[in-house]
Formats: sequence, structure tokens, C-alpha cells
Amino acid sequence: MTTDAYMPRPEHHFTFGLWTVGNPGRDPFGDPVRPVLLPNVIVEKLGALGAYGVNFHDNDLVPRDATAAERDRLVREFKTALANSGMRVPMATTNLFGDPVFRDGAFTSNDGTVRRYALQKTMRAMDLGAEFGAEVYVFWGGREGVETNAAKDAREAMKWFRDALNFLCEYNIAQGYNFKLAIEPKPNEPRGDIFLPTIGHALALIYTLDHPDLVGLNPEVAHDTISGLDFTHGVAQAMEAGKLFHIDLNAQKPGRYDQDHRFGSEDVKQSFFLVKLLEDSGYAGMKHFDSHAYRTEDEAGVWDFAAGSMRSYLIFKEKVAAFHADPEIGQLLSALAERGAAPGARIGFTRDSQTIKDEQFDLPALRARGYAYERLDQLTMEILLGVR
Ligand code: DIG
Ligand code: MN
Ligand code: MN
Repeated sequence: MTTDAYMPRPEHHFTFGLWTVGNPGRDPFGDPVRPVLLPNVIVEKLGALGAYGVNFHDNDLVPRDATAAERDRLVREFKTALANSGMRVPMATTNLFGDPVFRDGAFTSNDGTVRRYALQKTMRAMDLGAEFGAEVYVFWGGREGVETNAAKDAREAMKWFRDALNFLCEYNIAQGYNFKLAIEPKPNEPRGDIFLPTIGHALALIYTLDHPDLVGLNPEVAHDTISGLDFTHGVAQAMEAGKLFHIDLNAQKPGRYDQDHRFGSEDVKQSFFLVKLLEDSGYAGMKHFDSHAYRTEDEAGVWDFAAGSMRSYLIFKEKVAAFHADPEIGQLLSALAERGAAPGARIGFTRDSQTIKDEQFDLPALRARGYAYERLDQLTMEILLGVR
């Protein structure tokens, strides 16, 4: 096994969902290609690779049809595996997308009985997550959407979504779970169009909730990339609003279905700037790889995928350090800081309005002056290409 500067350790806070390395390689056009990996095996292998923790949907750990006795056994065995490996469960979530009962959504189904069942299932899944000490609870509304707008009025769907989140915030408070609830946006797939498709849509809804302080974001690389957006901008807005509660890392080619590829394996430059944002900001949350190995892989390939995900993040982290240490990049950024780009350069009306009203501007000079971004980006690319 490789032993170098890119060896992941628990303090890096790398996590994987049971469903990620446990993905059997099924796709809409093909059967599973890999045997099912049991949770205990996943915990042991990920712990040995240097991961910090593992996450689950309720039914990743306890099948829908499990008896109470089976549930207790599965929970007991998983707790033993976690204790033996030192692995944690930082995040939990609910599968509100697999059961056909959710074919028209869970929180936003037109069927009120389904909406109530979704709340019951989520409450029970929150109980399970709390039993393992999870601190973040994710809401990915994979089935919350439509194929035809004839089905429902999106205004009503927003009201149902808000009702569900308000209800579950109250449950979180009543139970004393102290979860940070994190909405995960996605624009489409499996529904034709999914409600709350972007970070912006989710932030807007959060501020209409009864307890907006309890609710934040779990953004995913692939989901914003599918939308053609710059993922780091959405993460930065969530982060600046104090709403980056968790993050799903993976890789994605634009204009395709949700590929959930190994982190860093597609857009190297975007991956670099995402790691730069997380590292520069001192993000202390979990770095969750919500991704899976190629369908071509056997079990050995699955662990190559997991190790590569974490290794690539650490390589990008070293490139970020090289960027900050580069003297010419430093000079270019200092020049921008002198022009007013330094962090904390604010403007306030009371203090500044009269000064600005009276200020004399040398517009010809302002119009003529460039910003040297070509050189700055070239230097960045040369670091990424390994020649600087
Ligand atoms: C898909 O991106 C979703 C599901 O995998 C899960 O509910 C959530 C948590 O990471 N991401
Ligand atoms: Mn995805
Ligand atoms: Mn995800």
C-alpha cells in the first residue's frame, strides 16, 4: 500500500455512505455486477483506508421489511463494527425514494396519506440516526417533483415541503436530537424536474421556515454541475450564510445523468477551487464522498475508488498550499488587494455615502486598467499541471 503525504487519516473527516461503496453496479440498463457488501465489512474496510466515518439511509442498515428483532440485531452488530473500527456515523438520512409508495414524492405527494407516512418514516429514521450519534440529518428530495405540471401546483408543493420541514424541526427539538438538518438540492433525476433544484432555491425556502436556524444545505458537486452552475459559487454562498452543514463530494461531466464519479476524476480545475474554498475557509465539517465505483469494477476496484477519492482530495489540498506559497501569485493577489479586493473591504451608507457622492473618479484610467487574470490563471494552471 502506498505510504506518502497523501495518506488519509480520521482527522481529515472523510466519510462515505453505506450506499456508495456498497453500490452493486446496477443501472437503468443493467443488473448488479458486484455482490452486496454488508455494513460491517464496509465499516472495517473504510476504517482501514483512513476514513473517519460512514453514513446511512435508514434502509441501508435496516431493510424496510425487517422485524423488530432483526432491526435490533442489525443495530447491535453495526454498533460492534463501529466500536471495533473506531469509525463514526456523522450523518444519517431517510430513503424516501426507493419504495413505490413514494412514486409521486414523499413530502410533496398529492396523496396526503403518503405525506403522513413520509413523516412517520423520517421520524423513525431520525431516531435511528440519533441512536448512532449522527449530528447532521440530510433531506434529499429525490422524488419531490413532477414529470408533468398538470399533476400539481408547485405553490402547493412548496407549502407541503415547508410543512414537512417545520414538522421535523419540531420533532428534532421535541426529541432533543439537536440535528443540523441539511437540504440537498438536485435539479432532476429520478423525477423529470425536482423541487428545490439548486442551492439558491433551498436557501430561499429555509428563510421561510419556523426554525430557519436549524436548517442548512448539503450541496453536491454533481447536482450543481448537472445544472451548468459553478459549484464553488453555490457552496460559497451557503458557507457565507452559515448554512454549509455538510457537503457531497464527487465528479460529473456537464450535460449527463448524475454520474457520481470519484472525486476529482472529471473537472480538475473546479475540484481544485472547491478544495481551495473548503481549506481556505477552515471548513471543519464532514467531506462526504457521495459517489461510487464504475460499473466495470469488482470489489477491489471499489476500494481503489474509495482510496482514490480521499487521496485526490489530499493532492488537491497540497496544490492549494502551492498556490498560496507561489510568490508571483502572491504579488498578483496583493495588487488586487490594494485595489480593494482585500477581505473585509465593506461599504456602509451611513459612513460612506457623502464621501462617495463627492468622490472624483478618473474614469479614463479606470477604463484602461486590466486585472492580470490571464497571468493569474496561467500560474494556477501550471501548478495544477505540475510544472510549477
Ligand atoms: C443523492 O445524491 C443523495 C442520496 O444519496 C442521499 O440521500 C443524499 C445524502 O448524501 N445524497
Ligand atoms: Mn448525485
Ligand atoms: Mn448526494
